[in-house]
Parts: sequence; C-alpha cells; structure tokens
Amino acid sequence: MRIELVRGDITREGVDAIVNAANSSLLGGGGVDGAIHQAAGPKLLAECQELRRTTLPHGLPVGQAVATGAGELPCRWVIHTVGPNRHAGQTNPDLLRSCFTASLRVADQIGVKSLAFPAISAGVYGWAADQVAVAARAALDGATSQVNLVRFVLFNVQILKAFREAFADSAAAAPR
Ligand code: AR6
Repeated sequence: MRIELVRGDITREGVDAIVNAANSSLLGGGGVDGAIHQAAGPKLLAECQELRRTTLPHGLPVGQAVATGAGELPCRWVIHTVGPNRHAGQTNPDLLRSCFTASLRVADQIGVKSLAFPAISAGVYGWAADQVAVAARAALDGATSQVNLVRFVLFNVQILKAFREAFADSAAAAPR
C-alpha cells in the first residue's frame, strides 16, 4: 500500500473513495463534513437519510464507518466515519484508530483501490494533529487491505507537518 501526505481540499480528490469526518447523525455539519455535503449536493444527504431510516436508526457509533455514493463529487464513494469528540470526554485513542481501520475495512468491502482521508477529529472534535497522525499510522501499520493508495489530504500546513512526522520512517509513505 502506497501512502501519500498532501495539503488540499478532500472534496476535489478523484480517488475511488473519500472519508468523511461525520457525526453520529450522518445528517451533515460543519468542517470537512459540511464541505463534502455542499460539494456532493442533495443526493448525498438523501442517501444518509435513507441509512438513518433503515440500517442505522440510532445513527453511526463512534469509531465505525459506512459507505454511500458521492453525489456530484469527483470520487465514486463517500465513507462516513465518526471520530471521538474530546470535548465530550471521548479521549480513548483506540476509538480514533478504529475510525481509520473501520474505513479501510468498508473500502475493501466495496472494492475501493484508492482512498483519501482527512485528519479525523482534528477540528471541531478537538484532538491534536499529532495524536490523529499517530492513530492513523498505527491503523495503517496494522492493516491488511486491498486498497493500494491511501492519501491523507490535510487542510493546513501544521496538520501536514504532524502527519509527515508520524510517517517519517514509513517505507510506504512516498512524496507525490
Ligand atoms: N478537506 C480536507 N480537510 C478539511 C476540509 C476539506 N475540505 N475542511 C476541513 N478540513 P472537522 P472533526 C479539516 O472539524 O474534528 C463537523 O461538524 C479540518 O481542518 O471537519 O472530526 C461534523 O459534522 C480538520 O483538520 O472534523 C462533526 O459534528 C479536519 O478536517 C464534527 O465536525 C477535521 O475537522 C467532526 O469534527
């Protein structure tokens, strides 16, 4: 698996799937979630509402992941995951690692070969960028997956730097 660390806007990524740092309601919000819903248009929200009506009536639990189509986005799928919210006392890093692991597992289930992640929980949910980067690295190190490209698309230079440090000695991480 090749790993890329780039600065950018994940809504523009033409990979097979992008991961959304959602909340349990799956019905949208701010940050990257808001940007994804805005760029995807109403089809994405309708699919999320359908999930709530059918398989996820109580919402998506923290640390789990689920896939939908991508509406008008250039990718094919959106994989929604819910990071732990530090401000709500969710301070267990295993939950954060689980977001990355569960997203990869869902990606495998739907045949995704290229996958882009944002820095889950590094915004509204209050985790430090280096903690998120370490959790992401741990998840990828422990993963067996058919995904052959994982690209972390990081919104600002501080978060990119934290990921570069966490992946500095990773043989899989290559400059793009
Ligand atoms: N592309 C890539 N990264 C982005 C983008 C973008 N377009 N926009 C923001 N980020 P956050 P969380 C970065 O707050 O902490 C929402 O309201 C951002 O700079 O989006 O998991 C949800 O509905 C930060 O580094 O997600 C939830 O209620 C990272 O994405 C809650 O926020 C994550 O920040 C989830 O909070």
